[in-house]
Amino acid sequence: MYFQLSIFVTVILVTCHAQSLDKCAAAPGIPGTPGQNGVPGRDGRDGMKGDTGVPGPMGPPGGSTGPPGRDGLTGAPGAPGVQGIQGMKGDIGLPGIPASQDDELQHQLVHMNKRIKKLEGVLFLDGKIQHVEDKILATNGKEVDFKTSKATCENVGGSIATPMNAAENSAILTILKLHNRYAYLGIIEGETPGDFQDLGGQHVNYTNWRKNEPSGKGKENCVEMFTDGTWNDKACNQNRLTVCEF
Ligand SMILES: *[C@@H]1O[C@H](CO)[C@@H](O)[C@H](O)[C@H]1NC(C)=O
Ligand SMILES: [Ca+2]
Repeated sequence: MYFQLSIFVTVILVTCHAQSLDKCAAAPGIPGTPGQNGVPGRDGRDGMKGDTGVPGPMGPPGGSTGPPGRDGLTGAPGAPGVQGIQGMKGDIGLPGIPASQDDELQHQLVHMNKRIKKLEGVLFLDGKIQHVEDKILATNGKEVDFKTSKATCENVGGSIATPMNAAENSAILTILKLHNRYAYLGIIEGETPGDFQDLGGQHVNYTNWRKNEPSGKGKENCVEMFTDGTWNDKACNQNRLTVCEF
């Protein structure tokens, strides 16, 4: 409709320019007939999605039950139960073989003793040990006071050498000669001056005093061995070779 009207107006204006102005203003136009309705426009774009509606009412009773839900999470462990009563004593097992009849064990013991004898031989050869009957005697070559000597021997599972007879005295003497040093013995003076005891407090029955010893009259409470094997009572604070017995 607009298109048709604008052609009409343009025709008038073109006509006016072609003639004089006063003639043009005097000629009113004839209104045209209304145009026909145009064809309907195209569909607009889709609108936005609407909100979810309110839930519907519950269905009528008598509906079937749905499938079972999934298992829940595992719960925390429960408290420990009460201790049960002690079971009955089992039967006595079969008797074992006495060690003396166990050939395998006897064989191992014999083998072990041989090995130990060999090791003793090696140490003896090198002057590391002296042995007399069941005793093994050894030194670390260090000269310290009586207290330290005693502690040194005890710390390695032995005790400061204490001769109980001439053979043991001689074994200790061998060590003193090898080192050319005197050594304290495991013998000290008891409460009564002149009463010499071993470290267990027992009066010693074997002694090997040098002539005119002991001379301390209670003032020399330790005992040293000279390099001729004789003994002398002596103050405990001198440095003497540590000799231990095992
Ligand atoms: C010395 O002999 C006495 C008497 O026989 C004994 O009681 C004591 O134990 C002996 N001392 C040592 C160190 O064996
Ligand atoms: Ca003395």
